[in-house]
Amino acid sequence: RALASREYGLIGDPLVLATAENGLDGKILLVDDRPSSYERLAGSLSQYHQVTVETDAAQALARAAEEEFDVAIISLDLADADGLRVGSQLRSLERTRNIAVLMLAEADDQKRILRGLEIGMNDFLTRPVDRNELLARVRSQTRRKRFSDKLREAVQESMEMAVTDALTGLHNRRYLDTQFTALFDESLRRGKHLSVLVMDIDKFKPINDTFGHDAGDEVLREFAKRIRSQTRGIDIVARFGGEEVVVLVPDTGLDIARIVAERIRAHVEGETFAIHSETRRVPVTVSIGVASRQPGDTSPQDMLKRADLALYRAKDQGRNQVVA
Ligand code: GH3
Ligand code: MG
Ligand code: MG
Ligand code: MG
Repeated sequence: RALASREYGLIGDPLVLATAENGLDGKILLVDDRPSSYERLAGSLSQYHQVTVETDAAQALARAAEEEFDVAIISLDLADADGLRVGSQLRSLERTRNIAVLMLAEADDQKRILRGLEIGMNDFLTRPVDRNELLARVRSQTRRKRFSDKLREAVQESMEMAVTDALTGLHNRRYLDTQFTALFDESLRRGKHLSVLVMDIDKFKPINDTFGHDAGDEVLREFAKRIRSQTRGIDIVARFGGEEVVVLVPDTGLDIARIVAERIRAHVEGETFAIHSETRRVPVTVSIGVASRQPGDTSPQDMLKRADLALYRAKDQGRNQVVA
């Protein structure tokens, strides 16, 4: 540690922190077409980082879209391309927009450096590049990039949790409400079909009472899986309450919706459900009420009411059936 500190003349061993052991070794994309320049830079960087050199702008962009780089160092003096453009292209593509970009410029190129910072480049280095400064700036950008990646993941995860039912992994009721309103309005505006399936496991309470609440949970998870296996990606599948699931089927009228519902019903009945970690199996059936948007409907509630009534009739007529 002391050696490293003395060797690079930096306070507090910052470079020692930038080693593979603690995950701060960055993946660096160096876009530079002068061999004397990139050989020296890559040489310095490769002690702590994984460096890829690209001398061609188009190839660099393609590479950046394929691999997950932390930092791109882009020369503003490329012979065949405008380095600032390369930087802003990285910023504009979904796959590459989070890469930290360091501009590599002549010291007297202030105007373009300022322009670059203005359009979202993170930092810059001026030639001749000081080795310690290079490592310090790259390390700082790598750390910043990793931190913002973590932050973004955390935000993403909590956003997903807010619309997901924890037990089944299906969407939750809150999500259903917002999607139903949006889909209903859209189908009204464009005169498109929209159907809803309301389903409820038959005699679920006895399963809980006989085999325990955990077994009931296992059934609910498998129930959710089977419904999803019979629906499309654009269908919204949400846990409405205890053992009740609602499926929104966009662009679909009553006849097709009834077929979808029947397919789900048959798929639930078709094979017994494993419980107690697959040591036992129980038969499960489901009743399904189906409704489609009709002229005169003013809100999702109108559709839900009809689907609920249909479900009630399915239960009343003996369960394990679809009523539309
Ligand atoms: P029906 O055919 O009329 O629908 O009969 P049922 O027994 O399914 O109807 P009921 O609504 O009386 O029972 C639903 C049961 O679902 C009661 C409740 O304890 C159980 N339940 C609700 N949520 C959960 C859950 O998250 N896990 C488990 N294991 N059981 C749940
Ligand atoms: Mg019930
Ligand atoms: Mg039930
Ligand atoms: Mg119920």
